Amino acid sequence: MLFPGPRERAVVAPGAVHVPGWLSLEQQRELVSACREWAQGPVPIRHTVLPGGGVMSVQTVCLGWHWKPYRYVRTADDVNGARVAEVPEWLVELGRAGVAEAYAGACGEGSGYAGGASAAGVYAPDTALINFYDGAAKMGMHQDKEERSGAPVVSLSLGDTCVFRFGNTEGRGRPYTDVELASGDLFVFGGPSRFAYHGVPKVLPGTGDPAIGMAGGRLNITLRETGLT
Ligand code: MD3
Ligand code: FE
Repeated sequence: MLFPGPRERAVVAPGAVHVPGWLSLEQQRELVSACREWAQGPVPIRHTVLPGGGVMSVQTVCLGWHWKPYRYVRTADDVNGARVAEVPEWLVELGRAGVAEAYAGACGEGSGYAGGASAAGVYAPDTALINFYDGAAKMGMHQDKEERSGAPVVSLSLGDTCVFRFGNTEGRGRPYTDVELASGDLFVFGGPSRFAYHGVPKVLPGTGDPAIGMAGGRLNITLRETGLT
């Protein structure tokens, strides 16, 4: 087991800011309930099949743009052909609040990142990827490179705690830092951290609070700017 450590705000690398316990229980409940609806359709949540034939252990549903490995499309031709649901404005605003929270006073606090603004000036995520991890699901070390924007990625965690591995921009191996992400945690990845390798080597079953409406497993919502039109 990892040393539990203090659950305090931390700049894990330049531009990578972890804010534990950012979401209230009520916000977590609302997000879980929204994820449950998004999982039903218009494009149902499913295990993504990779071009090489591999099947991801996490289950994913997308809003705004559909991530069809390895590009963003409007219609989920690898699932049921439907156009994905829009990203609701309240979720865009939550993403904006997350960036503001993570980078508040960032210049003075050593985040190494000047701000979360896109070219247009304000963080405007146009896609959300929702990943569900059962107790055995993992995500291998990868980079997210399909976006044509350097804007930050905002991550929100719900349910069971996981071990999140934050690596470097050179490759899948060391050096990396393992961080526990628990329900309600905010993590923002911008600036030099935006193209770092990262993954989820394990979920810690039974660590979530059933009060948020999840019997088990972990949900992660990431908000991104695709830079596409
Ligand atoms: C750092 N998801 O969806 S969230 C993914 O917990 C993904 O489901 C993981 O990796 C999850 O692509 C990790 C944290 C995260 C997400 C995107 C990033 C970290 C990132 C993009 C760039 C750098
Ligand atoms: Fe990723």
